[in-house]
Amino acid sequence: MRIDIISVLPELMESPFQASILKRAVQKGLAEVHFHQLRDWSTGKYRQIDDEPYGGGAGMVMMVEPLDKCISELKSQRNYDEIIYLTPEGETLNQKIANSLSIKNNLMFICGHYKGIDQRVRDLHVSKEISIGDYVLTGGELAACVLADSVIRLLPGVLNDEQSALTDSFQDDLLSPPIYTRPEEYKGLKVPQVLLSGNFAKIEQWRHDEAVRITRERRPDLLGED
Ligand code: 6GU
Repeated sequence: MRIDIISVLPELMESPFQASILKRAVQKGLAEVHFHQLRDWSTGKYRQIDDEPYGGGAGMVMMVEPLDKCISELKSQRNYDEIIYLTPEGETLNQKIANSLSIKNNLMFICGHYKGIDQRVRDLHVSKEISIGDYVLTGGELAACVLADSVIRLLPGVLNDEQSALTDSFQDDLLSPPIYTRPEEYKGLKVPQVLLSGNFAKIEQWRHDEAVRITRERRPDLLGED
């Protein structure tokens, strides 16, 4: 998979891909992440990429021309399966969206800043708008990293067996049960006896029951019980 990310602050997004699992995915050639500095497509002495909104109001708007030029140049080089604008107005990211994007070959992410991007960029190029939750970030960059992480970890060969995405919270719409490692007792807190029993069927039943209990308590919406 190849992901092209357009931003005025690409440096904000470098470190997530330079450590641990995402780094290994890139080194193995399973994922390619390319950053594009939007200012490289702006014209004039000040390399302006934003301007005041028509109709007035606070905040600046990212101009259509630099974004259109940048996106058009990238589009001339390959076919994109999705061109995604990261915005609080988008569909809220969930595991189903991550799963569906993980089977694509070429994705483009557009990071907005200020009040957002000129509507005509959306009309001309954007195929999908994604938000990462109901709160406001200073820009789309951190959201782009979250989205890229959620997708890249699903690519075949990225996770090993024990990290397997199939046992994740949310993959089956249940939160994860409690987990423990050594020692058996710490500050008077004991590991549940069933986990020490060696009875695998009983252990699986306990884990499932705990997952349902915790999901019902914290996220009844996932069980359709809200
Ligand atoms: Cl994608 N962008 C910004 N700026 N804020 C957000 C977001 C995206 N998702 C949640 N908050």
